Amino acid sequence: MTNQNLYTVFQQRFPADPEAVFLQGDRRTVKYAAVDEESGRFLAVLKACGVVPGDRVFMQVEKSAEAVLLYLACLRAGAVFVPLNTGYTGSEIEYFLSNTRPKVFVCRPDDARSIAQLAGRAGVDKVLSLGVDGDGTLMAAARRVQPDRSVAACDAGDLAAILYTSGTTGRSKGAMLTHDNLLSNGLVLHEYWQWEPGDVLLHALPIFHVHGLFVALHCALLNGSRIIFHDTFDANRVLQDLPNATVLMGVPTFYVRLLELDGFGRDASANVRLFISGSAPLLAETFTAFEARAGQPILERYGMTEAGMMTSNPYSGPRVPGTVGFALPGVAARVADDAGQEVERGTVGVLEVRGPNVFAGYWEMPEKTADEFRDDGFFITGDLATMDADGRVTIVGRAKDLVISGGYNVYPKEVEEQLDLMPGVKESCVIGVPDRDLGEAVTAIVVPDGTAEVSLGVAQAFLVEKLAKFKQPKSLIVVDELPRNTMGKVQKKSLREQFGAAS
Ligand code: MLC
Ligand code: AMP
Repeated sequence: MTNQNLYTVFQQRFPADPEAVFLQGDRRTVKYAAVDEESGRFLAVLKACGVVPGDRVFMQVEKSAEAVLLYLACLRAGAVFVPLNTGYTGSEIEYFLSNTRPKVFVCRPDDARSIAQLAGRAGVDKVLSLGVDGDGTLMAAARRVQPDRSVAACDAGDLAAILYTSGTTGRSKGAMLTHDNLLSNGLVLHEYWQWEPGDVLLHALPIFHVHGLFVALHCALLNGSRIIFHDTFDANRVLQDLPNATVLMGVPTFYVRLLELDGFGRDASANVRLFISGSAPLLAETFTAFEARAGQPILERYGMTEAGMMTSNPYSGPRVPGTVGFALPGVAARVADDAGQEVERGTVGVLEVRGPNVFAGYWEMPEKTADEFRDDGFFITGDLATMDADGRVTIVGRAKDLVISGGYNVYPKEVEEQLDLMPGVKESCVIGVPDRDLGEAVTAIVVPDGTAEVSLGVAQAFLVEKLAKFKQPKSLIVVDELPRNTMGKVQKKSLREQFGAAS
């Protein structure tokens, strides 16, 4: 049996040219020829910490070339990589630690002390740090060791990563992704989007979610491509580097912000053959304005942590605004009713998918996993969709109560649970209201109990230690009572209608 470790496939595709660049980062450049050695040093450190195949390795660090090399080292170790949004707070981290119990936690140097305390309480004693300037204990250790040249033998079904995704119940779930989930999806996208020799990817996404970590990095790695690697998204810097790139991947906010720049247009985009958008709905008006300015249409695709990329507009055929295209090769998609029966074409239902891209379940949550699968293996995405006679899919809404702010998912339940604990709050309700920049903005609607002052500032101060910044309300509305139906359920639809004017 050949080794099914994803890294071996990347390795086979490293360009032969010793000068070929892998990452052209903000502070340093990493050549493909150095990837084995540099990730091999991290691999040696991980092994010295006792990491064996199947062990979880947490990473909560700023974006850097080293962070990517650490991800590759985890693949090589056969370890399960668990990237954490840098915005997560101590109380969110505490839960992740107790849930997946990592062998090693790699954190920012400034967080080393607080993470060591949290980790210690969870029985995790190996905490290493990694800074953006080549600092931190992981880097120091890596400099002292000989690179390990091995790649752990893996089966296709072995876990490569766990990505946390919140849920409607308010508790995060760890989505388990196998080497084959990641490889099959990467290969399909590489072909579907017609990656070609000489392609250069402009990467400005975070690397702790599916979009920036897997879709963007894997396509480039499978192509042996150079990646212009920006630590953060800054529309002006992206504009500056566009003439050096051929592919840009972003959330809709990237495109909205590019359109705000006077210098953005055909000249700046002339070298780019593919602008890809996903993670949140791309407004038809953004699509149209972009095509008029850049002279080419954005390609919108649709995905999810649990299932990678599921549908895409075609590379060569028409890209229709407001639609997410067709099921990718190898992915079966259907729009179904509550019982999982396919509905008539053109009718709204919940999108369900099946294929090698679909995850292996939620970490140690068999019941939650079972809830989201049909008996015939289809995964229930929770997105409301229609499919036309040709199979083209349009996402029309969500069956799940979810807000997507700038491409980040926020589950209202999680925010409401915290707001309800705030002094002065009788009850709360969180909705997304349309926002020109972020797509949707988290909005809290609060009923006060009169015992303490309630305002946006007070709420943000109360939540600061509890919830990542992107989950916190951007506005807060005080009301006397929440609208309810006869069953007593809060009518979010009516609140969205009342307070949902675009900002
Ligand atoms: C940052 N903030 C946000 C936010 N991003 N608040 C709400 N929603 C967001 N998305 C906070 C910051 O901490 C900051 O707080 C304040 O809001 C203003 O920040 P900003 O300067 O406007 O934000 P910026 O740093 O420019 O980030 C915006 C962004 C970023 C859109 C560039 O959020 C981003 O990179 N999003 C991509 C998310 C992503 O990769 N999603 C893919 C998930 S995978 P303060 O007070 O500190 O200034 C997936 C599957 C799939 O969904 O299909 O791909
Ligand atoms: P996440 O759980 O962070 O991976 O987010 C996945 C969710 O993002 C999906 O279930 C959709 O609701 C949403 N999403 C991703 N891509 C698109 C898109 N192109 N259009 C509309 N919604 C999208």
